[in-house]
Amino acid sequence: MAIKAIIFDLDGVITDTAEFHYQSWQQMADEEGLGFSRKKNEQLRGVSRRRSLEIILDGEELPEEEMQRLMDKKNGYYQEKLKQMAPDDMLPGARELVDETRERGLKTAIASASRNAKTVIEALKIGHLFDTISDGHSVENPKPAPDLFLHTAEKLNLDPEECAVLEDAEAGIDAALAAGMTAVGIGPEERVGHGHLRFSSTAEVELDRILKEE
Ligand code: B16
Ligand code: MG
Repeated sequence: MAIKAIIFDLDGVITDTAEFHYQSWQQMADEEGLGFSRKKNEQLRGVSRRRSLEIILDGEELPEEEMQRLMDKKNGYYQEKLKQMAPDDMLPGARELVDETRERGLKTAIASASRNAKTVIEALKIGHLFDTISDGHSVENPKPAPDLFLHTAEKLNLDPEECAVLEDAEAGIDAALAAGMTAVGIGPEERVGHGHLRFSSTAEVELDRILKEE
């Protein structure tokens, strides 16, 4: 089946909010006396807020109220940092790739695990470039479950096989494969090499190669 849409992940594909996420988790962890480091942060790429906290807690179980407090604290720091974001904070090549996708008559979508995706998209002023946007509020089961991508295909009125997903996270590639879509990794082999295709960065993506995958 021919590919008719490109579904873009947000953090790590369109823009790099990962550093803000890291700094916010680190600040929360330091204040709360929880062990955390840049190395551990690598495990949080593309993973939901709750799952991120579970990884930081490393098996330690906390009452729901306390989980919520820690997530809210981190999110407060993160939202404060997002206020600095501006349209030129897109990753190199991202704007050109979205434009090219649209010029070639393909549909475009964003499917992000983030509940702050709307704020990021507004700061970048790119909302009008996408036919539909799904975020951390759209479905219950986060990546690696296929739900977010399936929901996005449904909103585009397309079959999963007609969609290709660009993802920088291991969990995102797992989700795209589980959804039955063409999974395109952005990043190193050890992280996203299990997709159908891989490019080292957004700037390297060749649309022609993705469309040939059908
Ligand atoms: P929030 P993506 C993901 O965005 C981030 O990569 C991940 O680090 C973050 O924990 C997750 O969103 C949830 O974000 O706390 O803002 O809801 O890569 O799926 O665009
Ligand atoms: Mg990502």
